[in-house]
Amino acid sequence: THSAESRSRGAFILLEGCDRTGKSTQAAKLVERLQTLGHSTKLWKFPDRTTRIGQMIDGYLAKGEDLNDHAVHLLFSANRWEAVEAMEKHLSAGTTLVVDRYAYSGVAFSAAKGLDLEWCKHPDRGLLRPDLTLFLDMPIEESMKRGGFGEERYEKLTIQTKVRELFLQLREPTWVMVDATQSIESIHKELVHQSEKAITRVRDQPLQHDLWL
Ligand code: DGP
Ligand code: NA
Ligand code: NA
Repeated sequence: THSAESRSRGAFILLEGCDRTGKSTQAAKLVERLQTLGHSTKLWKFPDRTTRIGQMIDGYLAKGEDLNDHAVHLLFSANRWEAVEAMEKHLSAGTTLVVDRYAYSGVAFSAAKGLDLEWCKHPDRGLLRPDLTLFLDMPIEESMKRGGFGEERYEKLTIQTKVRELFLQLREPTWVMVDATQSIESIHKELVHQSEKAITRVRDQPLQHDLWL
């Protein structure tokens, strides 16, 4: 009925993984497919390089500008906090968000540089918690062979290897591990299947604002 529909919310679906594991390709395909299936769906991306904070992050990642490691960590976290109200608004209105990276990347990349893991988690405490985390996993040696690897600051074998280990430490029971060496179509099918289950499961649940609490 209409009243039941107006109460149902969208799902927060997160894609995480190391660099060049196909997250952005899969996120775009997933959004398109969910829309075709009749779910209001929107693509979201972190870092969001379009905001003022995002422009500082882009300067650091892509243009080699130097910044203190702790300060950069807080900028990435602030870039997520500045999106919270808009994300809540979409989710509450019934739109599913397919999010390309989030706080797990935040912690994994900073801790890989040697920052304390617990310190890294702290600024993201209380952010919206994803309803489903799809972790795209593949050997770093394979992702390094993919086009474009090495263009940005963190795209190096030693860093990515540490980042992968840290992701696995941050892994929660609800994560779905996806073999990212499969074909684009097989991965896509698995993501669609998991996402539809999540959309159905959370539609009558309140939003969760308890990341790492
Ligand atoms: P992407 O735009 O998804 O290619 O991400 C850019 C790079 O920044 C990539 O190497 C992953 C890294 N990254 C993403 N989010 C964070 C974060 O919150 N903190 C840190 N330190 N690095 C991040
Ligand atoms: Na990247
Ligand atoms: Na990407």
